[in-house]
Amino acid sequence: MTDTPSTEQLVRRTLRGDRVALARSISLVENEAPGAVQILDACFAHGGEAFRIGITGPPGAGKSTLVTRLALGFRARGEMVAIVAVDPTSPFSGGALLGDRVRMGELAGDPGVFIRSMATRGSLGGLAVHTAQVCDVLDAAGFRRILIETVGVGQSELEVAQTADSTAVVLVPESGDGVQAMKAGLMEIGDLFVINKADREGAERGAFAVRSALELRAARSSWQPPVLLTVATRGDGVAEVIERFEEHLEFLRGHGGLDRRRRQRLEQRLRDLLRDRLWRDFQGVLPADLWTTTLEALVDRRFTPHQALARLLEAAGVSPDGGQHSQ
Ligand SMILES: Nc1nc2c(ncn2[C@@H]2O[C@H](COP(=O)(O)OP(=O)(O)O)[C@@H](O)[C@H]2O)c(=O)[nH]1
Ligand SMILES: [Mg+2]
Repeated sequence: MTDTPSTEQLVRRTLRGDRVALARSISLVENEAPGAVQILDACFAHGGEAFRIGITGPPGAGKSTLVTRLALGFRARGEMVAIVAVDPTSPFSGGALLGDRVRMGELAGDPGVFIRSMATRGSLGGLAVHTAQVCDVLDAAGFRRILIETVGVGQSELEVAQTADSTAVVLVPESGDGVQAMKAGLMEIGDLFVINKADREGAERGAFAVRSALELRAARSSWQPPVLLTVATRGDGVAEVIERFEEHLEFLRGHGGLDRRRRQRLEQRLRDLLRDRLWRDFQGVLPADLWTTTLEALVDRRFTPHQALARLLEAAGVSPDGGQHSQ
């Protein structure tokens, strides 16, 4: 039993950057295990320094390859780098980044790099919350650049991307053709756009199409997202991506945008936590089966949604008149 550290010891080691402790803390947080809240509280108090960088885009665009290159680039600048992969199709953890094993090996042996694949099970909002929490732990452990890889396809992935301070959308040359039809969300969240696989035909044309589409995007600030070309497999253009990220960080700091983004993020997290908690408490006080029978009545159209709500609230002892929709 003596080799199982107390949560306090675990926290202390995690904050020192001890890798074994760090991995264990992250697992506890991901599993919402006992001790997770204590770990998160301690980490939150010691964090806030890390620059969280989102790398998102369609599957196969080269995100993992680019992330690997970016990590090497940040290491060369002396930064501690963490990689959080939320992409279930190409987990980093197995070390099986196709065609790039040597380079990944280089990263894996580096004490200034920590790589973690997120478990993608669980609820929709849960993934974003867990990603943000894992980033908090890495932040507190001293990683100043945290690269978060997500597939930019679904709503939950876009939510994950929104846990970053700055986000690059990674596309390929052919993406330019469909850029008008592209999911609005993907075009909206990019602070940087990367046309990867620029060794293929049509990269310039693709970049032009993306630039044109961006001109139509409502300007939210004076930051004009750059559109960059890379060949991630060779590392071409990667230095400029890093420079632009750093530039964007400076921009966010200078214009108060960083505080605003972080405030929004924290507000969202607080709301998620509260909603989660209230929901659980509410379920706890509902008489058994009432949820199911009410739902059935609703499906059979014996109740309207508001009548169903009133029945649930009444059973839980909450005044139904307190809501906004009281008639
Ligand atoms: N030709 C070319 N292939 C690339 C480039 N970047 C990545 N790839 C390849 O594209 C495939 C998908 O890369 P990966 O990084 O796993 O993409 P992800 O799904 O977006 O993470 C792999 O076979 C990479 O070697 C590039 O710049 N040019
Ligand atoms: Mg990937």
